[in-house]
Amino acid sequence: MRLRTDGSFDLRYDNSFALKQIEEGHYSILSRAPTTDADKPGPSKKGKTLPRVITLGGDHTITLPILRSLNRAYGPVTVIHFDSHLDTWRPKVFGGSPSEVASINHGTYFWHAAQEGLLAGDNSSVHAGIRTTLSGPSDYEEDGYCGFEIIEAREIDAAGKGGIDGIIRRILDRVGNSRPVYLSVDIDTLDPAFAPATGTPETGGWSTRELRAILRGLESINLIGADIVEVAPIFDTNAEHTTLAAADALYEIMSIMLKKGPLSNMLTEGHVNDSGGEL
Ligand SMILES: [Mn+2]
Repeated sequence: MRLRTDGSFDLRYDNSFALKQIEEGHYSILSRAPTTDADKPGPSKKGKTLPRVITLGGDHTITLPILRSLNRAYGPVTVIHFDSHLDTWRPKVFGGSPSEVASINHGTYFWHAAQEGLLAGDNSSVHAGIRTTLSGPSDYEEDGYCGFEIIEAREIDAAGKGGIDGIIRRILDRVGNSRPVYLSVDIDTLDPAFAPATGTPETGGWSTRELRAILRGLESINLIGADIVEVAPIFDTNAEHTTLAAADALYEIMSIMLKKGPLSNMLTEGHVNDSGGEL
């Protein structure tokens, strides 16, 4: 929306343009020098140490332009995705795909990301907290083609699987400690009792205590960026449960990034990126 000096405004809405704006905005921040170790080699395609960008939303579709931006800087990345939903649905299955623009939405963006080659091709990505309704068993098969392993919310209670520690171990085993990893957190991964203000709530989710403990357990991973999305403050309780949960998840993510230190450390820990690129 553009506000003119005479107070009138002009409303323009174009999803394709908006997606490109988000990608360019993210890439512009990613192109800035980080405060620490800007002069040291890092894991990006051009061998530079880049800042970590954390994005807050809003509709989960924004993860697609963010992954496009990261792909320009790092190449394909491994993703840890906390959500109650898969978000790897084919456009025909989710949303009906009435047009090319409408085929990109908050349930299909990972399918597009996989099609565009933005996700690491070594089957290293993982969903955590899944408990979605399905259009059929093929949803899980499609998800596997996109490169994800699925950790369901209820698995935290499965006998012999080790509770919170068991979930952490499965995520660590899947993504490893040497790859560049992007973290995307849909607030609906939490139970609606803890985060009611979101577009597509699903019962049977994790508590804020469980999510925070799991995030804290991921400190050995090389996180190159993150988002927390689908927070809808207008629907929140008077006590702002959802906003509070998102803010504290953000605190945990920033803490593990700080503890890990600048991304230049990845090179001394064995990660090498020898492909050519823009940054
Ligand atoms: Mn979701």
